[in-house]
Amino acid sequence: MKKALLTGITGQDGSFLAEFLLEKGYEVHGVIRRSSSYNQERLEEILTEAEAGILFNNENFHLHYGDVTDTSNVIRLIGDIRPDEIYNLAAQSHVRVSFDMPGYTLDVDGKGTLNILEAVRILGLTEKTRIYQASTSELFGKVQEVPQKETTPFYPRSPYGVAKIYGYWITKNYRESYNMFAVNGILFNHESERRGETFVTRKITLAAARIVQGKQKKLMLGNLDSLRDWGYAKDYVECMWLILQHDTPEDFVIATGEMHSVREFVELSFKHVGIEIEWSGQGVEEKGVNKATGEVIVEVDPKFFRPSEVEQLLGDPTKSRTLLGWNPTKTPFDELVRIMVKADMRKVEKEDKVKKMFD
Ligand code: NAP
Ligand code: F7E
Repeated sequence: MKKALLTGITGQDGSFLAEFLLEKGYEVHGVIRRSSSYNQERLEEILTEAEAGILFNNENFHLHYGDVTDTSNVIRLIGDIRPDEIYNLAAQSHVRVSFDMPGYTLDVDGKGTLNILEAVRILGLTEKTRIYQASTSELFGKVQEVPQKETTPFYPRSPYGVAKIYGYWITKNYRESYNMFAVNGILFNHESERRGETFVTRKITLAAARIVQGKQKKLMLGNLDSLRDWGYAKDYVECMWLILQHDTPEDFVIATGEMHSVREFVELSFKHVGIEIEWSGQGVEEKGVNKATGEVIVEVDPKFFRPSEVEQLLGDPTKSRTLLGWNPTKTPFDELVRIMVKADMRKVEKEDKVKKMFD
């Protein structure tokens, strides 16, 4: 039985990857942070009600308190578990927030990655343990070619992108210096019903569900022109695993090869709840109007603009398709939006039922 250690197991990708690896027969170990509020919601498919909320351990699934910035904790965990595979998914992953917390973002996303590589090296596990580093399309930032592939030069545009550049290069450096199987998955945006609620896709699908159910009046957004290559997170975690099963340690771009604007994401989400949006005005004055009622339901608020923006990202998944046999278009864009809207419609309905129970 193979052992995997996942940092970031309570996040969107970590929770899907844990389920995927358990199904493959792995013994899964996850690092969770101590928190004053409950942080295991995304693990509810794995944990039963009785097990949730405690540091659960059974034969195949183990949770450990930890933090990637705590060097001694990282060394102890890796030394105790001696994993065959490490997936380093832990990060301060919000680009806008990284402008407010650049130092913290560097500590977690940059130094945190080094801590894991160093622990494996110091513990003499370089032959045994394969390491996956969660790199990102934000490395391409102000894009130097379209579409972006493994050889495209980087130009990050945020403290998050710059911190992740360190993670990318230190992973490559340890591979070249110490002959480690340490690799980067350069993943483009991937979303799901488990996406954090302040990322733009989830913010939109939740708002569409709340607006159609009369629980929210308006959706306030930043840059509507922004273009992204959006895929489904559940498909992307399979690729993380495939990258670590490859014969040779190599970096891979993971993307759909399709690009859509934030505006299109809004239109499609509202279409799935039966609302047609008409746009009027330009720039900060642009508004999304409910065609049937004439109500303004989408507006621009400059507070959601970033000090420097990544205007467009489009990935070329040729290498992952040909070498890993991965299917980049398993879940098409329209289906992704449908899945997210459907889940949020249910979530909002349920919130109402819970509220009524306490009224
Ligand atoms: P996410 O939902 O924000 O999850 C981040 C995870 O990291 C959470 O489990 C979080 O724990 C944990 N974490 C944060 N700081 C930590 C620390 N100091 N020590 C240990 N754990 C820590 O992110 P995601 O969307 O699943 O993304 C997973 C990884 O892929 C991240 O590294 C992200 O930067 C990268 N990535 C994401 C995308 C994307 O589109 N989703 C694309 C490219 C790369 P808490 O639950 O306690 O906060
Ligand atoms: O923004 C624009 C915003 O925050 C997408 C992370 O997972 O993917 C993610 O980073 C775009 C940007 O994701 C709002 O300006 C407009 O252009 O959903 P996002 P992101 O910044 O692309 C990469 C690959 C990662 O690695 C990151 O970890 O949408 N936008 N209006 C908005 N964005 C937000 N959040 N909120 C708005 O109201």
